[in-house]
Amino acid sequence: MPNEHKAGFVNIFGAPNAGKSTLLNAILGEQLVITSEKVQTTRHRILGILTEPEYQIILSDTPGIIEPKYKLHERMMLQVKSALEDADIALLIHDITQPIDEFEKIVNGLKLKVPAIIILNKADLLKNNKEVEEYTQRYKERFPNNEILAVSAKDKRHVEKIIPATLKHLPEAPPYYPEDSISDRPVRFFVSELIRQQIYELYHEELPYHTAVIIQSFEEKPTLNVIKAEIIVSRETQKIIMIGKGGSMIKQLGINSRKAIEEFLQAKVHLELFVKVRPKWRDNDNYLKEYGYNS
Ligand SMILES: Nc1nc2c(ncn2[C@@H]2O[C@H](COP(=O)(O)OP(=O)(O)OP(=O)(O)O)[C@@H](O)[C@H]2O)c(=O)[nH]1
Ligand SMILES: [Mg+2]
Repeated sequence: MPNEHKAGFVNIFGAPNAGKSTLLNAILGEQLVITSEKVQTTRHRILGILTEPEYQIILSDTPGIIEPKYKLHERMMLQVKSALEDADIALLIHDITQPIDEFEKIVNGLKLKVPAIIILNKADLLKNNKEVEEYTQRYKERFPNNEILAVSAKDKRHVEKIIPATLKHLPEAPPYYPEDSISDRPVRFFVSELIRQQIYELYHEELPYHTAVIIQSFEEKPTLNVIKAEIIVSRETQKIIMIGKGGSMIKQLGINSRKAIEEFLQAKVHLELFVKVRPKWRDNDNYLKEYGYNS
């Protein structure tokens, strides 16, 4: 390996809904992690690995930074903490339409010790380039030591500027992961996330926040993948809503999820969903552990 090869951890931080997961997908050029209009979609730290002959950038998506209300939230913030500990570079992402003071508060709270690039996302929501320039200027005055890029992760506009900006700070190192690795998470994890994404899209208000999805079994047959998944909710009433009249909602969820999983796996899928009530699971150490919220 020539010694000029660069490799390192480039971890994404920001408020809920800033577009962290959309940005990770845009940089990777594929739909790896789930996104939604709702806040608190991402609950884990998830790696997305970009390998080129000259470098390996290991991106981390992280949960949006919040004040924890449940043990689940505490676990989510531990995922952020772990990403803070091993970051070589931080991508600090902010929704450009949101107040600069809120962003500054988050940045100060992180107490970063590594180079950080500020990504002003959702630039497409501003009126024109002039406005984007004006907003960017304000951040440059407030954060004079950071490179600042205005992008649209959704439209993939100016996202291509992020890699060259990170390469300036990336340490010389051999690759950490084999060149064909895309993530640190197994297929099962992404399958459960795709079901969770469909829950976020189909159900309203609080319900998605009370759900966890566990893959019970995943059988790969020559022509078909047979997947059984459990959806955990906190209350009996939520189970009733989840299932819907005559099973109509859970049926729709099954159809939507199957399509998303088939697209992801590029293979036919038979999906079975079961709903289980686990009271207060979001505050229960054993359930959290069982559902993969370990640390
Ligand atoms: N208009 C616009 N919307 C965007 C852009 N990037 C992301 N979004 C939208 O913002 C919402 C949140 O995006 P996510 O990527 O899920 O945000 P996140 O920061 O990962 O959110 P959490 O995981 O909840 O912390 C989604 O509806 C995205 O489609 C953008 O550049 N422009
Ligand atoms: Mg996210």
